Amino acid sequence: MTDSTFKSGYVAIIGRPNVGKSTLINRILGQKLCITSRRPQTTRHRILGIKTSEASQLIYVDTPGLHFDGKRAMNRYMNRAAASSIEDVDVILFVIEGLKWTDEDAKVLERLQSNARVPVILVLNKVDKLSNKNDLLPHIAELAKQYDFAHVVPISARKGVNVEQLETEILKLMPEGELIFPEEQLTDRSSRFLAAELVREKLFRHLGQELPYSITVEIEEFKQEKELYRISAVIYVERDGQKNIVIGKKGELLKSVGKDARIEMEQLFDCKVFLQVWVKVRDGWSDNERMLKNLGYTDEL
Ligand SMILES: Nc1nc2c(ncn2[C@@H]2O[C@H](COP(=O)(O)OP(=O)(O)OP(=O)(O)O)[C@@H](O)[C@H]2O)c(=O)[nH]1
Ligand SMILES: [Mg+2]
Repeated sequence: MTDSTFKSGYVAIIGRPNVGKSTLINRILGQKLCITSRRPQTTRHRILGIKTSEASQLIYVDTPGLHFDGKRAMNRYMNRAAASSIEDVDVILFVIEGLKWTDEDAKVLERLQSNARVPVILVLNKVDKLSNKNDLLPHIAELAKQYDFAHVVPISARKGVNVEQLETEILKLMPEGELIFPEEQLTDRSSRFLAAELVREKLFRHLGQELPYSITVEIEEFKQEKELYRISAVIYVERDGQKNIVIGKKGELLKSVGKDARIEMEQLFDCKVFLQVWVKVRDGWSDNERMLKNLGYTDEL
């Protein structure tokens, strides 16, 4: 491991919401670490995914999608978490979606143009959705005029297409270095944090369009007892009506959320889990800096 050719460093994954950043990190790690969903703005916190091999340790930084219209304190928090990840990394992956190019993509590119000091790889994700892959070439040529990308790599994070090639290109750009984290470590986040995220993901999945934007999850109890994790989670919404939606008819929705979250927690922690889930109303939390801090939305950098 002390071989002088060992490489290590940080890789930030940035892009507008919903392009597949978290899906990509999970694919690279070969493990579900970050939550994903069809809805934009799923990721709210910066989270590290660490991949260690014989020859390298690459630390991937998943970030909230950069977006430019939200005014609430939580939006500001999310943008700060994303923007600060551009600094202090060795490589940046700028993820976009296939042939789509939106105003938000252009704004992310502007940020890179003014702030990025390290190589940027342009990643065109979701190519599995393209009917004609030949359309990619003119699109790539157009984008390459706007920025001197180190590489342009079309991939499908969901299907795993071309992701190994992407990793090879990343590795070439990495500096030599020692292990930064212990080799078995997967993330910088606690099991408690990951448990809350899994409950939030299941809410995103089960609620679809009915999902209140202002929903968050806090773990009240996280206890290890012999062969079992005893976890108690509270879902915070901002109004009574939202509480009823989350609970669902006869409590069915909340039950499904709890069951799905528990199954994935058991996989992630490799241990039996006893999970209880409650719903509480806490008015105005998403636009209140103090409440945000209490709920774990603190700047980590
Ligand atoms: N067809 C297809 N869908 C994908 C691919 N990668 C991601 N998706 C889907 O795109 C949606 C968004 O994925 P996420 O990984 O949550 O996107 P994100 O960029 O992390 O989004 P935010 O956290 O909101 O910024 C999910 O429904 C994914 O399943 C892909 O390669 N192909
Ligand atoms: Mg995400």
